[in-house]
Amino acid sequence: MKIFYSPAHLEHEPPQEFEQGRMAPAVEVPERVERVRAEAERRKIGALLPPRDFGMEPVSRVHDAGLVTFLSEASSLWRKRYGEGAPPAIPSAWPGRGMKNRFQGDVESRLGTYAFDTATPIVRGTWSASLAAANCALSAAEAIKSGERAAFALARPPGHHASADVFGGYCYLNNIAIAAQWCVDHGLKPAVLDVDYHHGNGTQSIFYGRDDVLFVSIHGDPSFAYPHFLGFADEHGEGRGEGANLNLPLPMYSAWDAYSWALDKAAKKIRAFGPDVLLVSLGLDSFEADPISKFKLRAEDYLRMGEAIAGLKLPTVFNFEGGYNLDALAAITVNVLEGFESAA
Ligand code: Q9C
Ligand code: ZN
Repeated sequence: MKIFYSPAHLEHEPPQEFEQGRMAPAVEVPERVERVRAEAERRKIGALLPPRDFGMEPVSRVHDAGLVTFLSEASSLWRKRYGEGAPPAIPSAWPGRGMKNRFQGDVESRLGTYAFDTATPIVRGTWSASLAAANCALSAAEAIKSGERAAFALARPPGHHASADVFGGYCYLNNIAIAAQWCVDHGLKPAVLDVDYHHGNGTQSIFYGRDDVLFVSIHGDPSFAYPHFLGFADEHGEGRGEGANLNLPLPMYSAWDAYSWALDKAAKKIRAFGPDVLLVSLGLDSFEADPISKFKLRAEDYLRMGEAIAGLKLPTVFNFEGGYNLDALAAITVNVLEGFESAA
């Protein structure tokens, strides 16, 4: 399958994030994509191609103009305020209940307006990397539209936690939602399957009131897992979108038996929706030795995951999301792709 890759991600390298009450080394690092790239080449998954530049139009079909403008200028505003050598931009105050969110103001107030956590720092290269990642997802969707059976957007930062007007969870622009909207705008009916360990709150909220995009997610139950405030089993969609959202939260320490049961449920829902393209938010943080997650999938399970996805018999976009065990990440990512190809 075609693999879309841009070196722009290398410039998005926040050294740290604020979590568990302290500054901690970042886990969403450039090496993630570089390792997967090397393994995909070694196991001959497909040719590496640069993304096409789709411009801002497909981004603005999904994202609020205020968020987009802020992301594009946040790093320079931050450095103007705190100096060229300042650490990455991280919010320190939010418009809590009873306060006024004016959606404007200085860089501190706009950070609080548009970010929902402290895990998602903005550095000089964040904006161009985010745009390149969106262009990789769009290029993969375009490859499908041109008749490819599958394509892989190998990019970072990830996207599934970013909503129309809020960024967080290492995500700035929602790459898979931008690709799904592009599919709709080009006459295709997309289903999104999110297998990242964390619920894809951004993707869910973008399509929650709509019946033209299905969202199905398998993830750690938000009663213990990030993002904590969305992803519960009773979220089915609203209005026209009622029934076009399915959350399959799983308990702590879930292994392949529970996971494959959920995959089966997901597949039934997707089949019933009758999509003509499948977009997979491919997070690999369900792995047993992932440093920030609590599932117990083993390396060989990812071959089965790829086979199960191929069983849907749909043109498929794989969009890289989370997964933080640097020693296993490349092998398990390529296992999904290889499992898919062997069964396709
Ligand atoms: N102790 C993605 O996988 N911090 N984002 C969680 C857990 C944020 C994950 C802290 C995790 C974001 C794309
Ligand atoms: Zn994740």
